[in-house]
Amino acid sequence: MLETHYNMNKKLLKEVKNSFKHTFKTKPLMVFSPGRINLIGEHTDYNDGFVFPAAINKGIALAIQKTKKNVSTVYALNKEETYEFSLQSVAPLQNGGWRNYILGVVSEIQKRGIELSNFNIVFAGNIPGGAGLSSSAALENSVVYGLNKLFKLGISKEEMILISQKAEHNYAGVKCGIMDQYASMFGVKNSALLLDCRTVKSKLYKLNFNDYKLLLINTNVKHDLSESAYNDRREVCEKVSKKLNVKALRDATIQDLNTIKADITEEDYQKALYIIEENQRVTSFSKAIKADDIQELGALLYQSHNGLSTQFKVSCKELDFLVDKTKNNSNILGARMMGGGFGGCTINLILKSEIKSFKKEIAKAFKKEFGTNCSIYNVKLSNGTQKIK
Ligand code: GAF
Repeated sequence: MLETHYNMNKKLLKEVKNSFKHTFKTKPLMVFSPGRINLIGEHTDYNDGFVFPAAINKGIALAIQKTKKNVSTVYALNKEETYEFSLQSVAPLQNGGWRNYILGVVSEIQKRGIELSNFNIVFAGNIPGGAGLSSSAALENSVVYGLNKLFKLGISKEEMILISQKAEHNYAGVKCGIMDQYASMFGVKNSALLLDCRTVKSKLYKLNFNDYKLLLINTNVKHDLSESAYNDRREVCEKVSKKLNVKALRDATIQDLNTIKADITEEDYQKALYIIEENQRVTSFSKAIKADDIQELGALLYQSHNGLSTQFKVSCKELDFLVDKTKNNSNILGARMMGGGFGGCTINLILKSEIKSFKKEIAKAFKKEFGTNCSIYNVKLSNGTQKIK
């Protein structure tokens, strides 16, 4: 029998707790921190724009407790790797992988003048790596949340997500926006969050697509250039904003952009245009949800993908293939790549009754085209980072 997602998380939490008790011989405090999907609004977060994410029922389970030892120890259960470090000499590691997310959070807390004592952690996750479902934000949030509870630091959730974001900037080297950390921290069951990334405030939308459902298809590829290309895109956006004399591209209209068209390259023009248009699409998407206009939601997803692929240039052949394949299937209203790009998942709006046959069809077509397997997930929209009793 297939396990339900709820049981999957319960099982994961239990494994992490047992591993902690076995390794450190004490009872831990338990935290679950979810990954996220994003309905629409890609790469708009670091342009002070709008995004529409939701937390999902896959994430990181973390067990944490104080220790009297003079080092802190972290055990990554999935990888069976242990890392010991001194709180007195926290610094980013070359090719540190998961270690840098932990160290980054610790360092950002310390930078705020807060003194930490040593602790032990065991963590594990069920978010597929490289799927663009924000396993890193889930890990960062679980660590900052766990440390805050354990040492009663009094850090607000709003501050915690900034700590997580800075950990990503300074320790993982990705100059990300705030979307992933926000969605993972503030997610609400069955709902998506229309987030204004300038004010960092969101409106809750209970989602119901009637006969339709969201389906994720993972290309299972993550192309190497993704991190440097991400930072490059951010630089382009900042360069164009500067030229336009605005704080961020969120403040510019297409008319504004056209006034400097002759002074910037066509590539930069298209990228900035994508951001301005994508911001508008997020607003249109929220209106279409309110109006129960499911056809329009689908159309906006396709437009978003087209912009990400041809203007912002963060797609790849595997993602484009998956989206193209849905276009001649009338049971799918829309699809697009999701997250930073260069691999990971597409998000699809599909007629519930047709999911089974579509899964078979797309899996076969993908295998034929690339010789590798794609993975298909149903996700449920869930609550954000929380302590588990
Ligand atoms: C990644 C980043 F971490 C987010 O901040 C966001 O920019 C996203 O890519 C693209 O929308 O997930």
